[in-house]
Amino acid sequence: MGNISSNISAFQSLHIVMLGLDSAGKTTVLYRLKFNEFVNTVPTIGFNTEKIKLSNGTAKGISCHFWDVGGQEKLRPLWKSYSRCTDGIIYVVDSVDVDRLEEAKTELHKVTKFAENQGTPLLVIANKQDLPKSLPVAEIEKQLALHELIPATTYHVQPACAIIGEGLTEGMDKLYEMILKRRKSLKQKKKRARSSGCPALAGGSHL
Ligand SMILES: Nc1nc2c(ncn2[C@@H]2O[C@H](COP(=O)(O)OP(=O)(O)OP(=O)(O)O)[C@@H](O)[C@H]2O)c(=O)[nH]1
Ligand SMILES: [Mg+2]
Repeated sequence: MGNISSNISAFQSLHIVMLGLDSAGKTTVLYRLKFNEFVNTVPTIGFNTEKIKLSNGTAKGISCHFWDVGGQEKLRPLWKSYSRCTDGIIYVVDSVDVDRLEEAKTELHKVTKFAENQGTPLLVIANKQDLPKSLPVAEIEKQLALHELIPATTYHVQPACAIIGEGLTEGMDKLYEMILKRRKSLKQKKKRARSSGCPALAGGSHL
């Protein structure tokens, strides 16, 4: 973790997109992070965006620009453009909505396969853990077939309750950690490409 805090100054603002089926709890997560309190939501038509300075955990002080995109079926075609070239993807899942886990899986796998998203760190928030019958993290991981995601995708599954904010600090810390690791490895790749005299491999990253 020492490495992480020493890297904080290297980041001005992280670009993070929040996706997931309608009613999974994305907007509740967003406003919980922003105001540190529960905000009653309405279904998102389009998107919400907020700049938030994280106030807890090892990522404390890091500025994030969040894009929370509506999850209704008619809005999902927008996900591709909102998730292009982001530093991280948060995918929120309703842990009691067992009937729609297959749909959640299909949509998630689509997102991670977009060329621009390959390798983007993924935080899956297994939300609504306060509710009886919520599925445990291991089950969510299995049902979403996370092990079948393309190998470049690093992910973490975080149990959470967005209503009271439980699990969100831990989740954001993990996401930040994954983002730092990815930046570091991309930098090393670029360096290696440059020293091997292959400029085509050295360029082209947004990092
Ligand atoms: N019990 C419980 N309810 C939650 C939790 N998080 C969100 N909700 C509720 O779930 C409902 C949907 O939450 P939203 O945040 O609006 O969901 P969304 O993912 O933004 O939905 P769209 O905007 O339609 O994509 C609301 O009634 C929330 O209060 C949670 O952790 N536990
Ligand atoms: Mg919403």
